Amino acid sequence: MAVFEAIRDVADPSYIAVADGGDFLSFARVGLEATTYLDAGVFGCLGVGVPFANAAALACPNRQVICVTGDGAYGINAMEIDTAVRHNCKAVFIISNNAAWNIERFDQDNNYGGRVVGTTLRHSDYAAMARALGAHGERIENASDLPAALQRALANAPAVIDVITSQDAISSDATKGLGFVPTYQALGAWDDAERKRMEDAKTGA
Ligand SMILES: Cc1ncc(C[n+]2csc(CCOP(=O)(O)OP(=O)(O)O)c2C)c(N)n1
Ligand SMILES: [Mg+2]
Repeated sequence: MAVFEAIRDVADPSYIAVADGGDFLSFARVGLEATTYLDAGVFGCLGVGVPFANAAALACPNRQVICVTGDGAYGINAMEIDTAVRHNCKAVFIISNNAAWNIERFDQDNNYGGRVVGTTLRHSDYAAMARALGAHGERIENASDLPAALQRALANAPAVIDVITSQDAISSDATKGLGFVPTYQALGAWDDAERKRMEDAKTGA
């Protein structure tokens, strides 16, 4: 929540917010105060954060753009920081670096008998990666350092703020259970109809 407080205190109220990730997106939905907001949409398609923010920065060069993203989601399109630098997209990317696909870890722990697989990431140094690509990059480990870091990032965008966060903060989406495909659902009926259509086309029926 310290991230959202820093944004509220530092960003211009007209800023454009972009959110991506699992738990962090869930927290962002309640923590961000923004009049323009983009996120992963109803299907929660991770990876949109960096490209959406780049596009927003180019479309609205006179507004601040701040993307808040989980580390897993960030990794999907992290290379687009290179795009941000090449096209001078003045966006700030704030990463919740909890070294996990955390909402999945919580789901597996609770709903699959504590068998947790494939949810571990590293506390990779995304700030160093951003600097290597030519962007401004800072790692933050103390919440009190966030407001000043955000000021520097906005002044030096494109910029990445790599914030070390806890895996123990449980979001409302985590407790709700993740999406699953029920046994009786429309896709099965569509699939059957499509198979029949193709079969009919082959036999000329
Ligand atoms: C493209 C895509 N792949 C997988 C998922 C499933 N998924 C939803 S949330 C999540 C974990 C996200 O991890 P992170 O971005 O680090 O956020 P955290 O939960 O750690 O805050 C995953 C894998 C998805 N929604 N979209
Ligand atoms: Mg994460």
